[in-house]
Amino acid sequence: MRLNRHMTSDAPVLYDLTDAVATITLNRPAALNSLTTQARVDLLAALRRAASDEAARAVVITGAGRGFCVGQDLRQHAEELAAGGEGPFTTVSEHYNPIAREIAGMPKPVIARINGVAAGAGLSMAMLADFRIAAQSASFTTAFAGIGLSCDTGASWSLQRLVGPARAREMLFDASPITAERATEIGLVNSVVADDELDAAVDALARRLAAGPTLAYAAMREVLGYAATHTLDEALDFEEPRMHATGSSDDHRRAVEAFLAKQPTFEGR
Ligand code: T3D
Repeated sequence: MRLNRHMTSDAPVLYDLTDAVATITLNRPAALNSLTTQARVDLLAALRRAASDEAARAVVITGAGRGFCVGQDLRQHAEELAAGGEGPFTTVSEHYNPIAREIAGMPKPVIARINGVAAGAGLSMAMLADFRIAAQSASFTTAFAGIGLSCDTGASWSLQRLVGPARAREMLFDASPITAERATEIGLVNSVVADDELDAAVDALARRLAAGPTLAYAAMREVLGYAATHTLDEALDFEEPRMHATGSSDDHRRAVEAFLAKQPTFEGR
């Protein structure tokens, strides 16, 4: 099982590359993988490593233990608030925004493997992935309202795009957790699987994506992100050079040849 390989280290964030899949594991299970300053720094570094690692053609973000990620570590946060100073007020600009941009701008597919509760910035990060595969026992809460905060890590952008404006308001204003089943019903996650089937489901998807047209996936991420905030006319202009670029790739040429030979294959270039 993929996760066991990571559990030997007590670093707050683990990075594993196996079979072209980079797995980033948040590793503070006793606190449901809440994010301390060190964890946020290490997470950003791991995301940057995955982005620039040419051997990595798909990225999985997950959590160790029974949680996915519950956002800001509130113990450390409370200490910083009590100490006064700028600490808590630079977290968004120094940590969460760069983390959100790194996930959103990842030039390869990203899967959130949601093994347990996802809350606050943890949920926000998952919402920026291309795919969210949840274990049946996972639950979801924006959490921000519960501690008197608005929202961060792109939740204002992603949540309403996934579940629609009415449900986004419901989920932000009311931080009551929802089940994995409900999350699928409203489009927050792609699929829910039995807890003991999560590894197999995520591995199968990650391997399939890692064997796919990496350059085309990167361009798909770009055009979808762009089109979300532009007109059809602008989207058409934005698509054109990316079709040209992917159409000039070895992957495309070989895939067409392989299609005609009835044997598709991609190498990511
Ligand atoms: O400055 C800034 O920019 C702030 C930025 C903030 C970004 C954010 O992410 S804000 C949102 C922060 N997160 C939360 O508010 C979530 C708080 N947690 C919860 O509401 C609940 O724990 C859950 C609903 C997520 C799960 O509930 P449950 O019953 O499954 O677990 P639990 O018993 O509450 O928690 C288990 C342990 O994890 C517990 O520790 P203990 O008592 O066993 O030693 C709990 O304290 C710890 N834990 C849970 N969430 C956090 C946490 N520890 C630190 N920080 C947490 N966020």
